[in-house]
Amino acid sequence: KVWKDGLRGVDKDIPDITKSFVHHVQTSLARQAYNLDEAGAYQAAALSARDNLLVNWNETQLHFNAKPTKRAYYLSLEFLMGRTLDNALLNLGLKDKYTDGINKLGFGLEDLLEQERDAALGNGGLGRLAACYLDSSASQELPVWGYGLRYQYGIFQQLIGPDGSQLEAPDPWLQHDNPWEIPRADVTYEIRFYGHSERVDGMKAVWSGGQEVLAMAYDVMIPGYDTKNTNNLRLWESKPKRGFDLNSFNAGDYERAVESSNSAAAITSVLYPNDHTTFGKELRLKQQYFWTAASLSDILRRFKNLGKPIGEFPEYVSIQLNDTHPTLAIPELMRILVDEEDLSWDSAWDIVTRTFFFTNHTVLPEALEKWPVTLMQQLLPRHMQIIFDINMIFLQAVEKKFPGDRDKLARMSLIEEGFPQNVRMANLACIGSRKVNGVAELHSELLKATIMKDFVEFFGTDKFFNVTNGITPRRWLDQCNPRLSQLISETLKLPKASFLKDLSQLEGLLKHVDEPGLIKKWAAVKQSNKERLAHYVETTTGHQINTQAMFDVQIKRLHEYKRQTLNILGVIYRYLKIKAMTPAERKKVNPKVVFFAGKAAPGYYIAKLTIRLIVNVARIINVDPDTKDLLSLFFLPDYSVSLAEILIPASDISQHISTAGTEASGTSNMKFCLNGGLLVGTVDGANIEIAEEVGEQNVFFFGHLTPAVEDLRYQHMYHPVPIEQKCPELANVINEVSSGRFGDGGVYEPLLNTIRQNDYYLLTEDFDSYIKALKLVDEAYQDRTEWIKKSIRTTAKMGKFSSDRAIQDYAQECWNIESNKLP
Ligand code: DL6
Repeated sequence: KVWKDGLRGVDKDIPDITKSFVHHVQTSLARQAYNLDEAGAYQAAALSARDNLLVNWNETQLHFNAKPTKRAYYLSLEFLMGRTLDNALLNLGLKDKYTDGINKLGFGLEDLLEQERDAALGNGGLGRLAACYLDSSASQELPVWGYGLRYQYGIFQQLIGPDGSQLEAPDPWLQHDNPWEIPRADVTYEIRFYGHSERVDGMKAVWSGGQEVLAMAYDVMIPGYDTKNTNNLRLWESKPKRGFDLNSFNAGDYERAVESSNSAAAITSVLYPNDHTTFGKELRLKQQYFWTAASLSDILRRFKNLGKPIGEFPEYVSIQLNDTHPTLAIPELMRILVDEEDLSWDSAWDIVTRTFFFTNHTVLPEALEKWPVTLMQQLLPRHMQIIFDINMIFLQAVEKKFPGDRDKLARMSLIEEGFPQNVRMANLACIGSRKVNGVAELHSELLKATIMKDFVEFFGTDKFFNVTNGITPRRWLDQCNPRLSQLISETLKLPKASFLKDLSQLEGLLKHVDEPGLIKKWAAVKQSNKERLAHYVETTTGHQINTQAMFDVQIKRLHEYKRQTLNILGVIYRYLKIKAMTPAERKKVNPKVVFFAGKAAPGYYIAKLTIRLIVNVARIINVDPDTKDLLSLFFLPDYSVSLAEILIPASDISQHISTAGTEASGTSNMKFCLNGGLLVGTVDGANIEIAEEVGEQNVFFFGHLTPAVEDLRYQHMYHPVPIEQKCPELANVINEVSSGRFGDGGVYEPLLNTIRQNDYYLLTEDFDSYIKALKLVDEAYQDRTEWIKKSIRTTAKMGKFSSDRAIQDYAQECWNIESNKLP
């Protein structure tokens, strides 16, 4: 691109934005505006937007420091932020001005936005939820800071190999300068590992020796929407305490000289790409301690600046533990209070249990974090002592309340006996926290009935509650679907800011549902979003898409419990059906395009096979002349927040089809509905609450209910019925795959065997009702006007699922903090 007018030509009355843009081109980037490429232009635009954020960020910190204020801290190992520039401009209210300013300079803002690389410091739902919560906290002027890790490499890049398999490549997202972070070389803490711990006086000990590394802070500004309040996300980077070992260097042993500095830097090098499984890797435990210790030191330093006695800590600090990953913060705070602040054990425990709050995000047994006692003893000897002490005192109390119940003691113990012995992090998080919550009604109930059952009996029900997840309407409506946001604003005769800050106002749409004008415009918005997605697919894969077809989307991490396999087998079933039809029959078929996207953990063999099957089925059916106009299929590689922002507004129907009782909440279900997409789903997680809001007539439910799942699994185990008998249609589909119709059949046997044998996720139980639900979807789609009405009604009833509501639930139920608006 050439900057047509040249610098001099527009210098006289250049608006502020172009001025600051040019300033950054020349001074920050040391480049010429005349031959700037889009990557450089993005950097300049980002730096210019950042200037605005910095002013607000500084003022916010001053404002909150001016008088003692209670703050909440959100500790999360994952923050899946996505791109920032668009969101920053939107929240600052500068998007229109920047669009004009950037245009004057000969660029298009949309093109520059595309230059930004996603900050993908998370795996999926849990990390994206954390990002939504930061947006909502800032937007509601709440004093909430996030604490996380500054991984050098985010979630891996997903590529698809020639045989259709997932391949992984690193995500060096910091390769180019990151304009959104501020390095704080002055904010560092020393973090110790290994060494030994010696008891000095009763419960007190001295921990010394071992290895020390530095944690250095990087601050990421989190702008609130329509407010100057700008919060902070502090990410820690590990650094060697000393540059390198000079003795080894002088002796010519260069490898040894840099060994320890390399191992220090490695701590924050990479995000672990597994969700819902734990591996017990030492580096992961190091990450967890490094991050919680640095964060607590920082929080304590800020608290001490208030000049208040340490006993008042919980009056000024609440800490939310996002899953069990930050649980080491509990023994760490005990260590600080007992060993360094000289508090008695009981006073310290009282402070700890009034400070922490714990959110559980899954009841899947394989996701419950456990750490071998031996590893913990070696890496964190003092913390292991503290955990043993907490356990001893806790079990004495349990024994007192339930005398002689040895099984209960064994279940509630922080230590799982066996070879090896393990520390159970969920038990520790529960007993060290003031409150424990699940993330949707059903999930919170299941939590109380399963993994937390004994703890409910011990502590009482008041400690356990529910906060249904939420999503930020700024990113997941206005930013990703500006046309819909505009249409809503025109229909409700309200400025966007009004419903983007109070999503319940969408309910006003219900009055207009039957207006032909709105129906037409609503359909046109959906159509343009479908075309945007089709354009993306065409430019990335070369395939053309029929945008008149129904768009059916399933985008999420690949996991057996999420049942992408059910979906692809359903696609094959549909394909075979169409294939067997006469031309006349085919004329009645509702054309459909099916989209999948999502990453599988690199070591998750079955999930990776599912991807391979999807890709290879697509390769066959997308070129079959009999069916290709009626059914096509795409696996879009490298799923990301930015890709979700294109897919979600374009969906007519989306799939949330986990085995009942396995998906804690789901949040993409909320995003699709907010954008007027309908759901086909199981009675699981937040699907249930969505249906309660929008009405069951607007959701396509199928499948067995949670209470049936355990019995069915038992029957599968002890009274198996051959699949041909139980579900002949599914058996036929499986045989087609097995026979090699979609490539080498043998490859998929391990995947197919998970269904043939045992069928833990109950595909054979739910397949028939799934197919029926999809048939109902097809029928409903025939009447496009009725469909659009369903779509409007769905959007209208999504107020509950704003993350503003969720964050208020936490603020009131747990943190006891108040909004404080910057003047
Ligand atoms: O709460 C956010 C998100 C839920 O919406 C999903 O249903 C749930 O599967 C996910 N859980 C995890 C578990 N990770 N760990 N540990 O990501 O949380």
